[in-house]
Amino acid sequence: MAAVTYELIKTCKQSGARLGKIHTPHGTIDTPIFMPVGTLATVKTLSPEELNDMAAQIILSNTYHLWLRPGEDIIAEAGGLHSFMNWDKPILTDSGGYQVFSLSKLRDIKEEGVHFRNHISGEKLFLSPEKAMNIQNALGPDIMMAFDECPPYPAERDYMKASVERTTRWAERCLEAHQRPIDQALFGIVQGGEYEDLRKQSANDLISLDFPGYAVGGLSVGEPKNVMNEVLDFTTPLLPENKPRYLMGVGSADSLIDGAIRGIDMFDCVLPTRIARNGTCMTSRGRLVVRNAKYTRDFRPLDDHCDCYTCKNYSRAYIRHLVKCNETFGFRLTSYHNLYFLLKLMKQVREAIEDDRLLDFKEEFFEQYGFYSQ
Ligand code: PRF
Ligand code: ZN
Repeated sequence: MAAVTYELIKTCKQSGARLGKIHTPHGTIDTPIFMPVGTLATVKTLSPEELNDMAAQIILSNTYHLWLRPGEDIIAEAGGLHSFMNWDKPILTDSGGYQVFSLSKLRDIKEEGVHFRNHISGEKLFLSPEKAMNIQNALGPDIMMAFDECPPYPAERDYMKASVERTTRWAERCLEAHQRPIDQALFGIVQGGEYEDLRKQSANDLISLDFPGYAVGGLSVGEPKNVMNEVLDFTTPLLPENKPRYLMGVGSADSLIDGAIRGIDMFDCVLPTRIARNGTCMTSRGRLVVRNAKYTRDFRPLDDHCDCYTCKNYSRAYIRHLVKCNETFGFRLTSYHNLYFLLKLMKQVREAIEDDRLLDFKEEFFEQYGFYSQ
């Protein structure tokens, strides 16, 4: 039995979106799902109890950051990431490939792996498919990701083709180096930018390697939204129906709905927690910038359609005051609300799929959304 399996429950007759379940060693996840990001073995400002309260089902963490601090050996000694951070539900870790490309300006990509500098100390480092697998095997997440290259947007076709082919060779090396296929699933990552034939080549080559799940990488790297939707339109149909599909690094409300409509099952993004720490709140009427002076005497909740802990107990005026004074509690309240908002949105998406009305739901959602638009 594979470590992780996907169960397709139904397909929305109106949109084609998938309702499913992903079974993992740490429990079952309802899909489509959003995964809060806990880069350094903590979803910033929130406790695992709070994540449980908001019904988070799986979180994402990062190989690259945990390798640098505290080091995967310490986490292995603690009994793995689940016990180290006191989170007993599923965990997915990204491979470090993307973080090297997004955090390190000086890097040198070779067939063997990537040479780069530590984004904190400047020290010289090297990450390879084998190294990324060793670290993730030590961390012990339920789902680990292959070591890939995420090229920038736009990238020349010739560069993209060479990169896709190298990412496939790296994927083979990842499978080879993976030591715990019994209790950890390794997902492949389809690259190829906006080039349809390269996406096809990448998907087909990875499918022949028979991963238990597939991610669509290389999106949300600065391309317009319609480009992302077009790439998904021709990429998700290439992927096996009986395995999970994960769109990496996407977390705006509209992209989650658009992704689900195109057959995506899993999403992650730092967006909700990052903007929360800057006082921006996701609401059913769009983004609300709570620092704004117009909320000084606004004693309503962030979102009157939200029943989260923050909205049940605190006002815009109070949260604005905390955020403006850099009080930690303010960032906890906005982080809690934003994650609750996206997790609830995904629940509504699942219910709409169940009722074959995801396109109607999308329309209703957008009638409200955009109200406060910047
Ligand atoms: N590859 C990996 N992680 C990622 C991405 C990718 O392409 C993206 C795409 N924006 C986010 N996170 N390994
Ligand atoms: Zn709320």
